[in-house]
Amino acid sequence: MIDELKKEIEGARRSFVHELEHIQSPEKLAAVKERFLGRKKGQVSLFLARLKECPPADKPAAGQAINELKAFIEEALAGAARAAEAPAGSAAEWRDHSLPASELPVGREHLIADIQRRIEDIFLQLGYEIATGPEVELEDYNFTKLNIPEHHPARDEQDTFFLEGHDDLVLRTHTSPMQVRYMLAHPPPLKIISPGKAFRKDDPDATHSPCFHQVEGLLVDRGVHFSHLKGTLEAFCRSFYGPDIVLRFRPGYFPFTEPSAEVDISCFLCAGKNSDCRVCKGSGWLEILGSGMVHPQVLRNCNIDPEEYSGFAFGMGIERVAMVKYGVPDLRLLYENDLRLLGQFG
Ligand code: 2NL
Repeated sequence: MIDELKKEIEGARRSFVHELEHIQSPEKLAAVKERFLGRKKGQVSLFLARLKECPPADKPAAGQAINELKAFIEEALAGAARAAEAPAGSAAEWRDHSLPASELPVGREHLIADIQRRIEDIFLQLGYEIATGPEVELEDYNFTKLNIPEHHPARDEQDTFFLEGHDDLVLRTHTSPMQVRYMLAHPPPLKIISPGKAFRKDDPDATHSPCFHQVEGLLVDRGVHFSHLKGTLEAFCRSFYGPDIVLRFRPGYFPFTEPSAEVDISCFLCAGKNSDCRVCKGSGWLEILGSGMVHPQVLRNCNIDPEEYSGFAFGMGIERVAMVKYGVPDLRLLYENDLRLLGQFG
């Protein structure tokens, strides 16, 4: 009640300041004075009348807030009246430069950029480098070098954008081709993440978009094995989702990793204890990552000897992370630039 009233009082103060800034004549000034200080229907009187409804404990604070508003308005009006008496009656004289400035809305990073940066920060702390590159890619890097052969269904024109007149180019369908570029340019050991946009010819719905965002990671060195992958993803998930998170690895399939694993985390809201949980729908697990040991053929394609080196890789969709972590029900909401939605995430 008191919080609500205080909010309304602050709202009234702001609209008063706004109106006062736009006054251009003595008549307008009188009208504003009446609207805010009028004896019966003035805003201050209306607030005072509501004191009756206040619980006794809140009355002193409410009364004080209303009185402060009244004093603020009286002082500002007196200043405006003095300004009005200034010589040369141009509109500018009605500006009272002693008034507080109206507040400018402060923006923030988009939720997608914010999540991407937080993921990057965690991997930077683990010693990874960030590798970014082109969104228009060689078909060879996007598919062939990643062990996705010519007639693999993932290359289907149905789900890939080709570039007219350039049949060796595609909009990358994942950020992996940047990791191929990195391996071709740097001998191991290497430790990178590749964040950025990826494109698939999907019809938009609650969980699909023709442009989405990904973070992929890659580590190649001598003697790298599956437990390094597990430890790394566990460190990441505990840092990003919470210290008590447990991981579950399920067998999966990607052409570029062998073996491959889908990774679930224990539900960060209910930890599997609530059969009606709105986050995990009662299953206790959330599917959030794909991963595996880099396929020896992919290493060979990138001039790395799989007899000498091994590596792990993983990938996650940022929109999916946003939906899971912040309960965004439809990823299209993330692209509508509605500040009422985007302003909600701390
Ligand atoms: C997912 C799964 C994955 C990779 C991405 C990768 C990259 C190279 C070599 C081998 Cl260069 N693997 N990336 C590996 C496994 C899974 O992403 O669900 N992404 C949204």
